[in-house]
Amino acid sequence: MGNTEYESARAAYGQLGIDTEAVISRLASIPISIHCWQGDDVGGFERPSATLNGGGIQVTGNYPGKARNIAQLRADLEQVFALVPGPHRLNLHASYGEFGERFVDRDRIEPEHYAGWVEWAKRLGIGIDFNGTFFSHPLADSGYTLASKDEKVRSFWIEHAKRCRRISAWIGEQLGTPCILNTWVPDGAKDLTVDRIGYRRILKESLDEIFSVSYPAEHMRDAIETKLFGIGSESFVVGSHEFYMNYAARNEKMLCIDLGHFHVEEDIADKLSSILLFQDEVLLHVSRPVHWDSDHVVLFSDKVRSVAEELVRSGRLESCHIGLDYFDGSINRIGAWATGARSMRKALLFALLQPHGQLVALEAQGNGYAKMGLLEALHTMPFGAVWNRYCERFDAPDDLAIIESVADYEKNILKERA
Ligand code: RNT
Ligand code: ZN
Repeated sequence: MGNTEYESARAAYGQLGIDTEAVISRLASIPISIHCWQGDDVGGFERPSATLNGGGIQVTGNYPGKARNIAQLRADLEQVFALVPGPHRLNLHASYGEFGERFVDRDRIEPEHYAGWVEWAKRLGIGIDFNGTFFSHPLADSGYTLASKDEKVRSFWIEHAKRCRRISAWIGEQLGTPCILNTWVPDGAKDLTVDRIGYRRILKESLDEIFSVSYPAEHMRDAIETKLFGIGSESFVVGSHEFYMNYAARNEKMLCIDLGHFHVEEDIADKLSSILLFQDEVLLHVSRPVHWDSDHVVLFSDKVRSVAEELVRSGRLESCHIGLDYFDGSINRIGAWATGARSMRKALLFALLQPHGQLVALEAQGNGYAKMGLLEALHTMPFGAVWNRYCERFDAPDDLAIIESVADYEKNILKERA
């Protein structure tokens, strides 16, 4: 990119009192946790050619080149990291452990199964976040896990959750950065449920038991993910938004807000200030909802921008954890992966390049028109030139060059996997 393009953008933002260099440096200090599961359609590596099965989430598409083993997934992740201007973390699901030849069930997982990921992360200088895997398993087929009325099923998943916490603490200690453990369970029902309070009581009791052990916050922190409905849980989701909001507030747990887990018309960005007034941190699962919890690739869309703006405007950007959660198997997975992560970064950059103090002052003065005018003017500012400069800082391609990089990787690496 021409230097003059950036210099004139810098001057234009400078006139609004925005220092683009400071903004670029700030963005360069915010990590985004990149999910491992876009690379293989949420299959995991517990068995050869494992596939996502149940749990109210679905991946569509059969584009060639999906990662079939951990080595391929790591190679793909490294490619994504190169295409996304960082810094990165890895968001790992329990089902992506290195289990060797022998099948290791979810209630038997140990830190050693994740030692390879920790070594890899050390080599790349990144942190790891973790997730229990409460789906794609025969003991989740009834639709209930931690809220199951079957004691055998319930205790199996409690054991899984406890082990995930221990593993997370170990990972965080190894890497010297807290591992954020997200717990999401698919529990719910497709149709009429009469004992809603019964299932919710069981989930509450399971969580109490799981969280009865405490770990140092510098090693691991717990997040719990709310949801409205899923495929097969259209009428009842045990871990609803209200359930977890109350549970998190009472028990000092972090909420995980997934952009795809609400009605499409709901304003997710608006929720953040209410949560952040009562909680120190929040975990985001950034996704792009299309009609239902569709887990579409994140784009530089209004909703994503609004969420980024709330993180910045609340003054809490640095204490929030940004994770990604989308999976699309219908297009080149590397391109999808990188585009989603870049779009989240782009939204943060857009949010940081705003004269926040001036906007707040205009609003307080009751000058609604000037506030609106200024916000509107930001849309045609030379934002792209600052984004390109940010990409350059990480040696990442710009928005056009990435298309070719993705095509090259497909031709040279992914095609071989057919
Ligand atoms: C499902 C949740 C959950 C999963 C991942 C794979 O609705 O969003 O976060 O998408 O754990
Ligand atoms: Zn999610």
